[in-house]
Amino acid sequence: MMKNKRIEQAYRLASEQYATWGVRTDQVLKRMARVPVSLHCWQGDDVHGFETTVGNLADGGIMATGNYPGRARNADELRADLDLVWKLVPGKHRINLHALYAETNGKRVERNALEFRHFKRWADWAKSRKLGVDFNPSCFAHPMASTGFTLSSADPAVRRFWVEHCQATRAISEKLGKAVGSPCIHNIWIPDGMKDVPVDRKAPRERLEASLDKILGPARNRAHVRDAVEGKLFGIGSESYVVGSHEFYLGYAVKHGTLLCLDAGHFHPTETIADKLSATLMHLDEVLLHVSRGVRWDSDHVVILSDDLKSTAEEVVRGGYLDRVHIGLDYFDASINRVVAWTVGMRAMLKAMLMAMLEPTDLLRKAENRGDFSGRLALLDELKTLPVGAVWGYYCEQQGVPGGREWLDTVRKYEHDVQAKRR
Ligand code: RNT
Ligand code: ZN
Repeated sequence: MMKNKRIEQAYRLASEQYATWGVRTDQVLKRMARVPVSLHCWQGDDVHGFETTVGNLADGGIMATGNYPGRARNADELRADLDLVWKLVPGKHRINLHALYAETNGKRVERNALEFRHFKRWADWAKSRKLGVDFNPSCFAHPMASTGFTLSSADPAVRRFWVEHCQATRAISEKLGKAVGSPCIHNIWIPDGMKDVPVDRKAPRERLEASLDKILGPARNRAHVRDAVEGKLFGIGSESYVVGSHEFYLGYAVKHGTLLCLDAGHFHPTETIADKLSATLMHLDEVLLHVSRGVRWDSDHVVILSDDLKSTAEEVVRGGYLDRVHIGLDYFDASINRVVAWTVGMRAMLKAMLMAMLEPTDLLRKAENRGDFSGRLALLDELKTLPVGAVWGYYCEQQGVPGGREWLDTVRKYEHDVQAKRR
């Protein structure tokens, strides 16, 4: 029996209403509970990480703006903040780490010398919370990346350093995946590109391919690690040319059987990743999503329940891709409470998935196949006011987390008691 009778009553009514559309809400909720979202650790500290010497993030073409107080300053604080998020979002999820978040006991360990033991505490923590772990090499915010080139650098020493770094993080990923009993997605993103119009677009891409082959060539156990590559259109300081563009990586992924990572902010502002799922999944086994929200540019705003997000979730569900699309979040807003930023994004992503799973897709598809576009339009718009909130509230209650805005009070108390004391 539910703690809150009204939530249960509202759910029963909602469930009856969905049933008239042919949707079984109880079945949807069972499936919902098995949809993991990979939460990016880097929202919690504005992509700082714990290295002793901190490089310049903007050199890598990304930037967290804002100076809201209470940023996590070490791994224990970051994990404590994350532990609060898990209490505010329904379901069992994953944590997405970056090499920057190594725990080296205050000792300087070069990025090409990182080992699993530097992430052992993360692995133990994830295991005790039944979380999957995903991982990323950090090819930015480092003196060796200050020219704006890493894996595609013309300098063999720079290239070698980053190849070694990615080889190290891939080996660590395999161990992380083994430790937590779920495949770890090792996603390579590099900032390489040029501010102004290049003359040679070809050579850096050839060098990138050669570097990737060295990193991804050796076979690894797919039960523990899966490789992904993430392209983009432009970044700060790489406005004119990005070596690892979408086409470059799409081709690479098809050729080598890796995952392709589609970041919502990495395309022209009028393009959406929703349309790219059914296209790329024709030729790829699996895709990784970096769900983000660009405002006018790749600004990495906190994910909210936008039309864009909803269509991405719809495509995942309509295509039957729940097992082939790995959902991860990727944004960083330093101007608001960081636990709020995480929680809003997670809840929005999950709400979008729930809405998509509650869609009577067969009915809509039938209308479309009949050529009944009037019916399709009308039904799609009617669906928008079905009582999804009642189903969401019930699902949250079932999962032991707050269904409504009361979660914000919990964060406010935590901010007062814990985050505000970090100076
Ligand atoms: C940058 C990419 C990349 C990073 C993280 C920190 O444009 O989106 O995924 O945001 O790896
Ligand atoms: Zn990304």
